[in-house]
Amino acid sequence: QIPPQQWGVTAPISTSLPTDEENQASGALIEELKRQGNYESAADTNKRAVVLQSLQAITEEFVKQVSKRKGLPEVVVRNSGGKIFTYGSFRLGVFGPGSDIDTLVVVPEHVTRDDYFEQFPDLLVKMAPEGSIEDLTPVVDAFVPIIKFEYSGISIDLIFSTLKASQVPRDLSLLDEKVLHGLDEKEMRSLNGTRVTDEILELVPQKAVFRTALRGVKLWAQRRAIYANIMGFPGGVAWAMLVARVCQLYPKATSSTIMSKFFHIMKNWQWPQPVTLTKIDTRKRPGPNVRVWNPQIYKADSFHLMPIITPAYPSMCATHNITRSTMEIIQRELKRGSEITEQIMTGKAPWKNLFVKHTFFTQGYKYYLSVISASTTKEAQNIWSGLVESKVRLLVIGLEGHDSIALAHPFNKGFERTHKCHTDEEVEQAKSGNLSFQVNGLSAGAEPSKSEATDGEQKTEEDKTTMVYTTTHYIGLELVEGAKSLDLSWQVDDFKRICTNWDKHDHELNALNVIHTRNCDLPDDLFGEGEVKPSRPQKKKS
Ligand code: 3AT
Ligand code: MN
Ligand code: MN
Repeated sequence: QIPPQQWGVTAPISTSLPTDEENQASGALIEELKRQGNYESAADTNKRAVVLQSLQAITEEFVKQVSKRKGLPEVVVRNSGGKIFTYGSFRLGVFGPGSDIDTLVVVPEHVTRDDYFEQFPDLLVKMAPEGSIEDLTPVVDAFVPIIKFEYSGISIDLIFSTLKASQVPRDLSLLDEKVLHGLDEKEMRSLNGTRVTDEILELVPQKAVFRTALRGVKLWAQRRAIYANIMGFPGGVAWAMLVARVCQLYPKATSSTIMSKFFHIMKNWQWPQPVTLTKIDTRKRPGPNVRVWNPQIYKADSFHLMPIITPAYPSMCATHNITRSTMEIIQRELKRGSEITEQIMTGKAPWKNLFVKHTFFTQGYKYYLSVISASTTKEAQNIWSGLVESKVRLLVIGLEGHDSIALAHPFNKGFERTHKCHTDEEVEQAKSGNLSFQVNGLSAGAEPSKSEATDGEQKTEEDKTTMVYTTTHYIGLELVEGAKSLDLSWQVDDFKRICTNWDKHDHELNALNVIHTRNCDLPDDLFGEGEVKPSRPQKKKS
């Protein structure tokens, strides 16, 4: 007897075909995802294809121009090629109406990163239809250098890598490990996104089933506020790998079954046993600052609480940011998800119950910490709030070590507010959480509000206005039983020191405050329609 094909590192748990009930539940899942606005229209998806064709043409022209300018022979110029790849939600096929297209430009070795930043933006504007390119922002010194822009209203994240090859043909595959030979760290990182997504897709038995289940899991994780790598939760790639692993264990199952098995398996997973989609290749070290995840060799790797390991060489941990608290929150949510999907699969509940919004502010905690970063210009705040956001996790870890704190739960997104102040006193108050001078509606997370107000100080004879831009991160505190003192000054000061030690920190421009906030004192703008803010406890009547 031939054993069933094995996907991944173990034999499957079940190779059963779906039952009628399971197929019906999958249909209902897709219906619910549609109702929730998870799919984009065919017309909009066609627009994406047109934009990608254009980016491919521009890439080829870019390579040609650089080759020509460098005096290469005509035949080399003609055959240099150049190719774009995608990664992220678009490549996985789980994008929605608001998704960007994460795109990678791959060019032959004689085209450099400097050429890319110097010439690609101009060529892009020249070759794209007039007026179709907006908000063009090259970020040269990022961890992964990137050019961001909107093309016909679609956000594009365009990264870049050269290969050690004189030609980049249209049929090049990045799955071949040979493409990494001789590359520096930045180039390797740029290729990594596409290599990981392509590998994930290769390693699942049924792509369509995987995609529907992943859409469901991502929507659930977003609604429950446990989606955000930077805040210590899994990000898109990590959630994709978890769903992919469950697909491997049930290679013939339908998406509704994958979703319910996802909760069941992940709820019971024996962490820190890693989740892997394929055998980890630990043969060699790819470069001085790049290494393959290996807790036997690297001490830091052995501290990862919920390791989820990327399949493409060099394998890395996608969840090194998870802390003791965020792990606890994730596990509570997995348990909730498993109970609800069990009801759904037995016809006792609808899918929409799974996607109910979190209750972080309405029924979350009695005590919160508000971490408020502030600046007096929008541009400075974009940078400063990013730095502070990337450190909030360290405050969480500090709080976890406090005797009175059982759990420190960071909300997964920051809240941006704009304030118009008339005196130095008002500026100080706005920076430390007073909302009396707030002028905007609230915007949470990804989309920074474009401010209509002018930045900086405008002084007329009798009027002085200073705009203050704040971003607030909320951390819910669960205290240990019988906790009395809640002096967090040591942890808070340590966190502030880490942030203000940043070399670009400017005392004039940037501020950072951490304040205690009772649930009944949370700002009104955190509560959506129909949500009730916790009320002040009533004094006992005698
Ligand atoms: P959307 O549908 O776009 O919301 P997504 O999964 O495509 O979901 P992103 O576009 O934010 O999410 O990210 C795509 C990939 O880009 C995920 C990760 O490999 C990489 N990435 C995103 N942000 C960063 C970052 N700050 N640093 C390094 N890599 C990042
Ligand atoms: Mn994306
Ligand atoms: Mn992106």
